[in-house]
Amino acid sequence: MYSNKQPSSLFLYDKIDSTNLEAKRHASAYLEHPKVFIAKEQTSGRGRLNREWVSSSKDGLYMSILFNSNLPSSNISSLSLISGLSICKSINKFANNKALIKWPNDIIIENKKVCGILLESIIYSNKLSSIILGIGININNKKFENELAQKATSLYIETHKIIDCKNVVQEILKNFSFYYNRLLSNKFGEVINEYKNLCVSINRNVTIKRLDGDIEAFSKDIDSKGNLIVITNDFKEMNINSCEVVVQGIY
Ligand code: BT5
Repeated sequence: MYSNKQPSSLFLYDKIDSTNLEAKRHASAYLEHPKVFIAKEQTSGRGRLNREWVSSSKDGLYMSILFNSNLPSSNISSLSLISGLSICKSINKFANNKALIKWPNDIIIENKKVCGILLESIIYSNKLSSIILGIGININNKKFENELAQKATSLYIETHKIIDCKNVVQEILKNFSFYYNRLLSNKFGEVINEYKNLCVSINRNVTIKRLDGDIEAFSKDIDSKGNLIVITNDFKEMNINSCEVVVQGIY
């Protein structure tokens, strides 16, 4: 189970296909302590829906935390939100508090993406799963090419300071452990308020991307389970838990 009181094993790679894939290769129902995988470069970094995560530059942080959890699988949305919150707070320590969260857990600065999170789970039984928290952060990148030129940013671009990735990793491990333990002790209600204070997806015009077509809506709030509450243009209220949500004006 995840706790910063227990030792985590750290695995470092110069180059790997994907730290999330490597974490999956190490996953087991018998894992006792968290394992952390960090690569300087990924050849097959992935985001949600198998989208590419550009990871060829050694200026980024590519990291996955693997741990076993007995949270029910219905808590995956809460886990997704506490991941976003703990990583946003970690980034803010190095970004002059300019980082915000786009629901559920993209981290943005000045409307551009600085960090993406890929949360995956392997379910062994109702009560036990391995969680893989994959985190990609643009740290010392000086610029981005092609499609990313318009929508990505890095801590360096925002602060003009070279940042040591080790310090960012330490901050993430500390903050994630803190918020994960809040979740375990049923304090998610309090955490939600902190999350909302950093979230840019509330009170905005949004587009819900669904397989059966886009829905235009206005986002009203986040409920106690971490779902985004929206009012569609034909005045229906919907609680969104897993769809892609595009916020107007953000990359
Ligand atoms: C994500 O997916 O944002 C989750 C990314 C997770 C990456 C980490 S790195 C360590 C671990 N190992 C992995 O293989 N993955 C995890 P999604 O919401 O689907 O966003 C993907 C989209 O973000 C792409 O389609 C691009 O538009 C954009 N993107 C790709 N690379 C980027 C980058 N380096 N910086 C900013 N945006 C990027």
